Amino acid sequence: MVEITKATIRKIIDSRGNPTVEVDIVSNKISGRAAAPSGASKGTFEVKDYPEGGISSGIKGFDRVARMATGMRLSDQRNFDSMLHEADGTDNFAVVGGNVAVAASLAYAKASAISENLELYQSLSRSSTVSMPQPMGNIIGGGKHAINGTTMQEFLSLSNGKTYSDSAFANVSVHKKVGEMLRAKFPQLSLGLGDEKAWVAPLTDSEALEIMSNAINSVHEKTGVELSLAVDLAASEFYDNNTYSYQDRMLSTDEQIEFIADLVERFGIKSIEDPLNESDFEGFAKLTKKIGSKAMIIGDDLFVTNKERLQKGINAGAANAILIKPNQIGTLSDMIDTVKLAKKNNYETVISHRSGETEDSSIAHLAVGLGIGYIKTGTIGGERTAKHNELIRIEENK
Ligand code: 2PG
Ligand code: MG
Repeated sequence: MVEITKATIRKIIDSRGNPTVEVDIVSNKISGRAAAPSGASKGTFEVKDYPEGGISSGIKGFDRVARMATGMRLSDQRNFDSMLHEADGTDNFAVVGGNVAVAASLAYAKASAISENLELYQSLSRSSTVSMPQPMGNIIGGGKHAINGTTMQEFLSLSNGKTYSDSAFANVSVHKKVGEMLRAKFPQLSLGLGDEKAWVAPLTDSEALEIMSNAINSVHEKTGVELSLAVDLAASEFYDNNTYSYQDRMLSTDEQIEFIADLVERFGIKSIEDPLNESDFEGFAKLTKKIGSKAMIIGDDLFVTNKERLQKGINAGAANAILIKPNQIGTLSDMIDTVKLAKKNNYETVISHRSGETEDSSIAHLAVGLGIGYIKTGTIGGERTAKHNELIRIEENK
């Protein structure tokens, strides 16, 4: 029987230079380690990342979790995650903090896998055949992730190569190609990268879509890899008072639905995340009815990886895909329940990084171990390539 002998927490630096937490779950010589990412365009209905008082209160409060964890057995994820809920006592991790909980939950999962001599993805899948996700790589960015970028938050390249490695490299080529195109378009300008290492430039959304479309075609011609366009509008960030405010126009909900449907036609967009406000199940249902057969309509802020919100969406016919972010819900077990519900109802699953990231590559293992169809992360940047490179290693070993 392998028991936890120690659980520790520390403050580390994330990719934005902000503090975040990292947890070690130790059992004699075995140790599992995981760190929490953090969002900038957070959904209102996510669990609370830290208790009142912020990260330092979260770290102080961990003492209690560590005491409760010590002596617990490894390889019983549900039991460990129930302990986290018990230590918290609220329904949104307001006391322990969702980021503290998720780091502990994932560190426990890693320690358990190590104790059985397995990789994390193997211990989650318990199967000899696993499949790789398709990567969605962020190429041009704006919204809350950049200063003076596009209104829509992310323009991504969705890659379906023969291997994961081919797909990830094809997305890198799109990133490079867009860089060249932007340098040609703005010869006098210093170009930059946003939080997720996507290009930031003074572009309208339609200009960004044009550039993406051309870059994707050019890389497809060169590499033969099947590529398509994806977007994350993070629409709650520019929605207020029944109005979606773009640089150049204001749209009502119905107009927004028409606008999105038109973009899908014009640019052959294959995946659209958060095209409407995070509470608008009805609008999502309308849009899904209209274009759901042509594109994935992903709920991120709409569902926040929460099983009850997903069930509400299923009942309403809202969206046909869900974004999965472990720290939106706080524990691996809760996340797994949401993934299962999505699959049972034929919703596509997309696991995702956050805009503030660390070198932690757990989501790569969760994608493969749980048979998640897609992974959304940055295309370049160490905290993003950590996920791709881990997937390349997994692909080699699987
Ligand atoms: C999103 C995410 C990740 P954030 O909206 O999908 O790209 O952003 O982590 O800032 O919530
Ligand atoms: Mg999103």
